[in-house]
Amino acid sequence: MEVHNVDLTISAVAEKQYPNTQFPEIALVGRSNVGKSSLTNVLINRNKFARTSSQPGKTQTLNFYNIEDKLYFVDVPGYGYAKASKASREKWGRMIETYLTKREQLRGVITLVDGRHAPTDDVSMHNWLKYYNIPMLTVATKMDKISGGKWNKQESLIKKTLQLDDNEPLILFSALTKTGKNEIWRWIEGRMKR
Ligand SMILES: Nc1nc2c(ncn2[C@@H]2O[C@H](COP(=O)(O)OP(=O)(O)OP(=O)(O)O)[C@@H](O)[C@H]2O)c(=O)[nH]1
Ligand SMILES: [Mg+2]
Repeated sequence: MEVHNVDLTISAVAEKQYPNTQFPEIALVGRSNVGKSSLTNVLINRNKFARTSSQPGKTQTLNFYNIEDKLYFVDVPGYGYAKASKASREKWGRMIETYLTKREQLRGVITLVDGRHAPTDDVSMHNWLKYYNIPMLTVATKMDKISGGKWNKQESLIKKTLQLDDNEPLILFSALTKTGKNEIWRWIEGRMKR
């Protein structure tokens, strides 16, 4: 999709704040600092629209980005942030679980993993989404930090660790070079038609 108009409709912490529209929604989930907000910016052709940070834990709310009055991207706060208190982790868990399991407009989830490492906490998130039958696209990001010759090996490692079947898509991505961007958009557009 050619994106010109984007607007942050709401940073929600509770269900009653979710936008009252029927646009399809695509959520971005993954560990803190993995690059969810950066991916959002690439998809909407903006450098700094969604706030990013080298400090993990930047995004703390469910941020609903209205894309051309056709679709929402929902930037979800990252998990696995070591410094977060137990109470805030529990609050996070409830907020995400409510959104991901109850939201009818949700058409799919993009799960981001760091392309440089074998996934860790990501495995349980992946299994959880699978259990709830939520359509999922896995995106391995920060691929610019890996030399081209190692991409295949990393791809296999990620597939193996997450136990991805052949029909479960994995896209290699970099917010720096924007490689993978069009493929990700194709998946999103496919989900919007359903
Ligand atoms: N080299 C490189 N750096 C990236 C890439 N994607 C994100 N980063 C950097 O990684 C850091 C975290 O990115 P964010 O997009 O803020 O991560 P996030 O997942 O939104 O983090 P939280 O909001 O804390 O959950 C920032 O310093 C980004 O510039 C990428 O593809 N390549
Ligand atoms: Mg973020």
